Amino acid sequence: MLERINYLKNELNKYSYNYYVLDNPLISDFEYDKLYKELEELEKQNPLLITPDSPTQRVGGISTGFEEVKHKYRLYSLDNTYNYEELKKWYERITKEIGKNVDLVCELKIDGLAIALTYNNGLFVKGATRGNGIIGEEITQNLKTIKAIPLKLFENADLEVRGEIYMPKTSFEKLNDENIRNGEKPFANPRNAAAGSLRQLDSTITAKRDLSMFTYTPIIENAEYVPTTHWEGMQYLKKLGFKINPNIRLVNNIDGAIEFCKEWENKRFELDYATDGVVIKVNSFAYQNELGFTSRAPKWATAFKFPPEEISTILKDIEIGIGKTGAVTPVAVLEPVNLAGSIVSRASLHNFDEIKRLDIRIGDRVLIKKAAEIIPKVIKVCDNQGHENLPLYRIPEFCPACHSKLTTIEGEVNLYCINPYCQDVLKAKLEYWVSKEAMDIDSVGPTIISKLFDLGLIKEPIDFYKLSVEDFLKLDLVKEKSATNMFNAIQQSKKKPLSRFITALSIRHVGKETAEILTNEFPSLEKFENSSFEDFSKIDGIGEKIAKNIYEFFHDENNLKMLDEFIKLGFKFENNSSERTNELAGKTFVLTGTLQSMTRDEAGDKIKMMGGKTSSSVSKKTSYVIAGENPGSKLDKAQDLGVIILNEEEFLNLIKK
Ligand code: 1X8
Repeated sequence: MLERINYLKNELNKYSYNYYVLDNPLISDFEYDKLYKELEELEKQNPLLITPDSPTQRVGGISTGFEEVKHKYRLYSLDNTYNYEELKKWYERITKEIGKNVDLVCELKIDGLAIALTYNNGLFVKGATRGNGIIGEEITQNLKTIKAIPLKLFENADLEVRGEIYMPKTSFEKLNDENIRNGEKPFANPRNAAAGSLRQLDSTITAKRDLSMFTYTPIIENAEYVPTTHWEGMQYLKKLGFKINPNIRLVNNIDGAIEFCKEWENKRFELDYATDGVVIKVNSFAYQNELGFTSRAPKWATAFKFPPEEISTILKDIEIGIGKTGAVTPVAVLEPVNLAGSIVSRASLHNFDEIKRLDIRIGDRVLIKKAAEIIPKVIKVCDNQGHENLPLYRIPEFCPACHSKLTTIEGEVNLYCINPYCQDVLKAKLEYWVSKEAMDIDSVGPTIISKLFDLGLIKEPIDFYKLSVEDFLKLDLVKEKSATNMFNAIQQSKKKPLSRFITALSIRHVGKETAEILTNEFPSLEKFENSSFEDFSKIDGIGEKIAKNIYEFFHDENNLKMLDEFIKLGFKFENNSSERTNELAGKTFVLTGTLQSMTRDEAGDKIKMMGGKTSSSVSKKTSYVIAGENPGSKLDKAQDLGVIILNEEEFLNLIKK
């Protein structure tokens, strides 16, 4: 019995590997299904013999939510380059730092969703979304349904890999056809379809979607073989059973990389998956370590972005949108066109000055452009006959919602509606409060907000927390269950981290990232309230304009009353991670050279977990430079500026305290 089960598992895994990873089917679906059913039946009779790598474990089930997980290794972004000049400059910087020419690996940049997978002893144990690169969401169950992800490797290695989940273009079109037939909304592009499929609480739905994965980053912790270059690492991943993109090339200088980019700029449209550029990496791991990271991206890699796609269409109208800060912005309403794989019917027009400068008029044929993931923009008017006969666009003088006079604010390009009671501004603030970026209360959407607002039940965010279940039941079509859900979701949000709360306040120019920088330095509301303009402006990454806005916000009597009320309503501001401390708050570290006990990255994470910050360059604001073996020019600079220099032992002592 056990023998037969093992035989079936091995056979099925072999067929599935050949089909999904090697793209080389060995048997028919019918034969596969027959073996699969036999295994399923045997396992049903002997549930104790089910192992996590059995193909039957790919079906999943229903979960109640995704847990946040801290990544063991941070998932960095990539710096972008947009032309060959920039690529050459990037390579010059690297060769200057290393002292000689270095080999590069070129790979296609897949337009999907980055994820991290953990394998212990050759078994897939955990998978998570990228999230913000530091914290992601655990989606192991859903990832297990993707056949290109091996449940068990060909060797018993401990490792982490990164890769990109994508949906083939043909599967995306099929799925959309089906959605349209069923009266459901189609996905805008394959990336959104992949994201939507991956974020399913019911993983049996994920299992039905055709998702795949290209693996591109090997982090080997413990294995029979230790690669010393990225190229070797990729070959090893292939050997372990991962699917890697076949379009990968080792070149020995930047000209070779440029050739690869030129080749794929056009050939990429022949592929059945979306790509948006080429990733170029320094091959040698030793050189990668030497080059290190900036605060957001490796210095040893860059993403060459393919030129954005452009298309022309007719500008049918210019609508006016009102944002959470009262900013009034023009939005182009377009004759729908297909741009880079998605239908576009609205586009950004930046601001009114831009409309005037480009002399854009309603009825014009305009050129629109889309860089990946960014809202398309109108770039210019095409040379079209009849332009001169169209009426000039008139910049609005009054708010379309409340009809109060629009004003300009010094130093800002936008026009603003400064009426504090303007319905559209209030609604935009409320919508932002629940948004993914802010408090992330996803059961309460714009329609509900609009209804609650119109019934006079909410005017400002604090009102959310005064609503009862009965209040929600006053809305038509809302039943007991969803009313309770919304009520609970709002109550739960009182425990969100302070950075989300600060983001949600809609302070001008204080978005998610700024809020995170701020709460690192000022981990409580009292700290915000007791800090001076200088305290804010001396933080790296906080300019004078932002510092002024924050200072003014936290020293406005009405705002202070409101913050007090939030606390009285039970706001707690739990930190994302219980491990986070603040011993190193206010300290900026620069790391140089190789450490023995950890990588620079891990040291950086440790510093951040203790409330400190890291920077890639030494300045007067640097508190400490940590110098490992073979430190670079940063050590000289630290000596010049008189910055405190710590060796590894001293650093370890500091973080032990
Ligand atoms: C992102 C991506 C990388 C690769 C391919 N596609 C991506 N979207 C690759 O390395 N081949 S690397 C990467 C990142 O480091 N953020």
